[in-house]
Amino acid sequence: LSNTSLAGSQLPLEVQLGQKLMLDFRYFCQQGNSETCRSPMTTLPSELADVISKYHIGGVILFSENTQDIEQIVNLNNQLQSAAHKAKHPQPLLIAIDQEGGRVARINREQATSFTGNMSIGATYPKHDTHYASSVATAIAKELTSLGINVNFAPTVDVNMNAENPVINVRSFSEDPNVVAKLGAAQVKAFEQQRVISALKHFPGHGDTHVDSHTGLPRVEHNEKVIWQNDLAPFQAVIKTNPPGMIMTAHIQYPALDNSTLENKHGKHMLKPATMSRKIMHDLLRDKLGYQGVIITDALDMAGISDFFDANSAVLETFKAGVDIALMPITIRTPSDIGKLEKLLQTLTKAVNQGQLNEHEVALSAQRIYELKKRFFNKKTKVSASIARATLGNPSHRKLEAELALAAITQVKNSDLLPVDIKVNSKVHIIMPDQRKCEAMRQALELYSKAPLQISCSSLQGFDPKIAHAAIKQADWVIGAHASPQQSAVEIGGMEDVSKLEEFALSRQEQPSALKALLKYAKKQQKQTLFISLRAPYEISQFSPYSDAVLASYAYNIDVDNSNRVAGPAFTALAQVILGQAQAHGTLPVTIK
Ligand code: NAG
Repeated sequence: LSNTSLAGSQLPLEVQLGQKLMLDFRYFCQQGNSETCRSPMTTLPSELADVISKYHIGGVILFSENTQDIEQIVNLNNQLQSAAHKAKHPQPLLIAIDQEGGRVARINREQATSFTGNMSIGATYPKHDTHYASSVATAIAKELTSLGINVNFAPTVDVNMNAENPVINVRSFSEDPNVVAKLGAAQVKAFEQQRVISALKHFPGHGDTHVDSHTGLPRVEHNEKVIWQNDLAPFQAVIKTNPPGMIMTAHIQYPALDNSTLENKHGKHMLKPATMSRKIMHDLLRDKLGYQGVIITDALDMAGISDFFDANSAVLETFKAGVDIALMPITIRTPSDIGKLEKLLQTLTKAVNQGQLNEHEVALSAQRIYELKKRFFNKKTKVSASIARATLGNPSHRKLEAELALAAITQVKNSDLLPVDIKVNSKVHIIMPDQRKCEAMRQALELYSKAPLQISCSSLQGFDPKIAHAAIKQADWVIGAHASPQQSAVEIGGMEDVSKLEEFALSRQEQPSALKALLKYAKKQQKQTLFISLRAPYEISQFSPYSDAVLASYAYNIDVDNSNRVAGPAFTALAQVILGQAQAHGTLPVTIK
């Protein structure tokens, strides 16, 4: 920021309002229908560059569609910053992404190091204390900064208290709020030391929901005592020790925190979701918890909000509640969508002029955003592809990724199966959620086995029980894993693909029972069986009766190398433990009933 630029609160109102918006530009089509437009935006078209500079947009969030390769990401981010720089009152742009590690990572494994995720880090605690939380966040942050991405929507500090939680699951470190607080604080510190703004999410907590806020509006019925002891505890602790640059809200109703209602677009009065609650955002987060940083909404295109509010009133309500930035308030896909942005800004300006939105509060909010940028950004926002190339997925990051995957592997049960005693040409049958994971497990076993193995594999996607039975009959031992039927829009890249999710869920729904039947069959045939849990390990109790041994990896990352071989840190770590090349030292971060 140059010394001559105006401080946030002195900027004209329309600039302040523009700074309070963060847009996504996943797709862009020069013409045509915005609903059907599916051209990934990988370089900045002049129309969008103009949107950024003309309306003084404060930030942009990138999705996987915007991140094809290193050179392209670097160029795009440079274009985005130079568009922001051309504004009348230039402010550097917040460029954000979800690079949580694990299942939610928008830059794919071929480019960035993706790691095995928060629950795998939780499994290394207390043995490794905060080592992996910090070192992983440092590596992620180095990769992001080198690309010109300056905000990471991480860490998730939701305390996963609900085995049926469809959206948080392995994105949570642990069911223990103290552990979540400790690991979360270490990550905030590490991200921000590398000059990446960290966003704690999802305030006041998304850990005890069985509804996904992408598809509905969850309600948490905890009383205040439980809320303070569990949901809020990590936020409170991290705000105290390592206040993050940002906190992201949750689209969840919390009647014990706010039981007031507001009228929705269907003319019905409903409990305020946290995102729109002044009691939660202002009285609790600002006043009681003393948070002085920037509050950003969760994505406003999620069903938890968009089912009940039109875009303009959603933004107005969140600003009235005391939120600083509206994330993805409207979608711009074609030049004709730009009118939506103009309407939104008009609505907000009118609200200020008519006193619905407090002018002084808007100025203070713009000042907060201004100060955040000033604290984190130096004058130079341009990045170079050569530095990014040397940083992304570099050997030391890949090594860390492999170490974490191994340190997390948890042995939950072992009745004399592990490590497997390999004889020459031992026959193994693997059951995996899909063909790629079959191949990954096969390659990892071959890599670590001292003697040649005969491996066959059934993929649970479109599998034939007869063929699987025949293979099991032939085998000496059987390894089985399934895809979790719980999958959320956020894992597949956001609301865009919700329909894809439903399609997919059908086949996934059947996987646990199909696998159970196969393991039962294997036991009947007197085979030794190993069950591997690839996600939150709650499922283990269902499979344990049919398994001689049980391992948890909390992740199933797949890697594709240059010669098109698949492997991956989680499968590599599993193979080492199965074959006795390494020991499982992880501990379960959640209780299994
Ligand atoms: C939402 C995610 C949030 C992410 C944001 C932006 C949940 C509850 N919300 O879908 O974590 O940062 O999109 O992509 O998962």
